[in-house]
Amino acid sequence: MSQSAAPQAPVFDNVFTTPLDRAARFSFDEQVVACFPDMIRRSVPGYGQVLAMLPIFAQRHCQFGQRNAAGKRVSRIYDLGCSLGGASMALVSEAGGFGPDDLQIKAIDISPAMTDKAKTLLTDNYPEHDIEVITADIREVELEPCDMVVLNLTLQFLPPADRLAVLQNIYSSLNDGGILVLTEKTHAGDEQDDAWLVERYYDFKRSNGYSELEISGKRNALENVLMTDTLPQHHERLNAVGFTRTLTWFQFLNFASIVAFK
Ligand code: GEK
Repeated sequence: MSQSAAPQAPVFDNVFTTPLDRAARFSFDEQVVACFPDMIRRSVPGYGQVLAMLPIFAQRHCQFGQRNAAGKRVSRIYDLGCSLGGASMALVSEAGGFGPDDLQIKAIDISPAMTDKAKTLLTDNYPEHDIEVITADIREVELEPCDMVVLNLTLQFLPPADRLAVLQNIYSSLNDGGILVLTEKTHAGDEQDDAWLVERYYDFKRSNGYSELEISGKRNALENVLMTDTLPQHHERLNAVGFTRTLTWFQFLNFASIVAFK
């Protein structure tokens, strides 16, 4: 893997350090893009651990049944809601042991600010890998046959009524033996458990340097933008589209990751 880009200091997330208009909604704009790696690392418990397992899962589920433009056998993987391509980068990291042209990764995000930066990061750092960054709404893309789909913290941003159809599309595109890795912020069905998890989540954010103003500012901005489901709701929805076997393989406070097997 080539690392030609000069290392840059991470941009600190200070999006919510000043009070926002109460009605301002969170959006994946230039300001968020600039500090995104810092924001996601300090705001999502277990983010790095989930990404670190993706290449290890890929090793077990990639079947090399697709062919690239040169006719070589490859495994196609989708990174849906890719943001800056963190999951795609993890997949091509040394942990997976894949050669540069073993995987054909299609990384899709609706935010042009995200995909513009993701394209630069991926072509600068992984020029010899087959990673295509596409600006599109994952509710509208036609997926090609693939061995793995990563939906890392993205389904939660879709209107609840649109979630089933996206999962149906994913299920249809996966080859037998393929997997979907679905990571989400969740809420607990029990009110008392949920309150405890949410409070400890805010403690986690405080311990990562976020102030009360930042925590409440982001909570307000995410209202009706990020809508969580419970873990049983996720499993039921996955079962409804045809995944007969689903497993919560990771949980950290109110964040969880499920692997769904086709
Ligand atoms: C990571 N997966 O670093 N179609 C495509 N993208 C969408 C849509 C949509 N309909 N709606 C929202 N997004 C990444 C992190 S972030 C999670 C994912 C977070 C995109 C949105 O533009 C944003 O980039 C991403 O989903 C969610 O592993 O910020 O908490």
